[in-house]
Amino acid sequence: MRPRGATADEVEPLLPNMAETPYAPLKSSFARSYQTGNSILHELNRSLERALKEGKLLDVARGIKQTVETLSQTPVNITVTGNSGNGMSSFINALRIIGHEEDDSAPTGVVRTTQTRAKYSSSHFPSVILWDLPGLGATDQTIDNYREEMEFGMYDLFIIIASEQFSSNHVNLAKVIQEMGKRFYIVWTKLDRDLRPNAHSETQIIQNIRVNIQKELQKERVNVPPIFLVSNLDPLLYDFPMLRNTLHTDLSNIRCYGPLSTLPSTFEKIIDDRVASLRERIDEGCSEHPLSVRDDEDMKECLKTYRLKFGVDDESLEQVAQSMGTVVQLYMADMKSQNLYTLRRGDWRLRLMTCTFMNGFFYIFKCLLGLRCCVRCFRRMKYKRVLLLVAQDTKTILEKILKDSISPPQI
Ligand SMILES: Nc1nc2c(ncn2[C@@H]2O[C@H](COP(=O)(O)OP(=O)(O)OP(=O)(O)O)[C@@H](O)[C@H]2O)c(=O)[nH]1
Ligand SMILES: [Mg+2]
Repeated sequence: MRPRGATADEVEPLLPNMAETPYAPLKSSFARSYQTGNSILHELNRSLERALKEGKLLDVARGIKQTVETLSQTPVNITVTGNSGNGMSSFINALRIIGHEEDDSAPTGVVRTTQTRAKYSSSHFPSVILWDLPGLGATDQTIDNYREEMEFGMYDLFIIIASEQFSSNHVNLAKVIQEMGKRFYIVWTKLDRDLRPNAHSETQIIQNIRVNIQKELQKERVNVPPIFLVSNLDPLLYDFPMLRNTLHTDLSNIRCYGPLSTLPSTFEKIIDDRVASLRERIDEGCSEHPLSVRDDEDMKECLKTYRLKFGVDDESLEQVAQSMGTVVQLYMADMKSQNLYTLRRGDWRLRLMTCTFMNGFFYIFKCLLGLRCCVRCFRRMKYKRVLLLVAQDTKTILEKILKDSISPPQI
């Protein structure tokens, strides 16, 4: 295909008809990591690979979205632990937004109540198993025994409940969980009691509680986790809304980031393979035609070709944005290759290569010295630069699709 308005001897055959060399089977870590396991992810890997090779970004976006939906049903085990009487069972009821008198609520009481661990579910957190543990502190059980008996290894997220005082048991629990490399929160309950009218202001009390927890953890070199101050008597007040939001985000992360964490490198590998293949084609396919006054047209056509090849043309991006429930501008914003102007503006090398001086220089080479090969070589360099920039943009967009699939954008 020849650029519009170009004559035969001005512009060489352009790139749309270029057949790329076939790809070797993908041997990315992503492919490897799922050989043994999850068939959904294995299937995703294969279909993504195919779609990406064909530059069908919409299919890639749909594939990732579907997989995230499937992964969002993966069961997650959250355990609630702390000192006996701190309000662990009450917290579970509050999180489920049910009263302690309801049939399937966790039993609570002023005396030691939870003797064996029990599990609960909540319609507010589908596919989440909430474990109510007997508390520490009622016996002289060591933290190591407790950890073994309660099978800490099986939980994905820990919620350490504290109230009245942040004790050494709380710090030890945090330490053990941190050592296991698992995520945890500190939830300070019974805030309603702490805020009963007294000499200090509410803000002061809340600040004191937070600072005290942070100090105790830092003394033992525990990284400070998210801290929430709540009252189990009111599941919608204080930090409860924030806690729920954080929990929802973390649930997505636990379910998706692990299994999908290798996708960016898979994307990178496929794109790099395509770039390598297209670079070869540029080297093989360039004709004898010199640079011309229509160099801009040539560059525009080249840009258009590569955007189409990688599926980052305007139309495809519009479709991707729609399927992600967002606006195309959010995808375009970080792209250098929106058009020739933005491409040049975003890349000094291309700016230099396409400036009038450089073109004139090579024109003289060709006219006066007859060095057509230099002109050809220069032209290939420009094509390759455009190719690289479009490929970089494609990677950025793929990362964004992945991110938006896991945490949908708010617009
Ligand atoms: N005022 C107030 N009381 C609470 C709160 N949370 C729990 N309680 C009370 O504290 C007592 C202990 O609560 P539980 O939820 O049974 O405590 P637990 O940590 O599960 O205790 P065990 O199961 O015995 O280890 C109960 O009387 C609850 O009503 C709270 O946020 N505010
Ligand atoms: Mg209990």
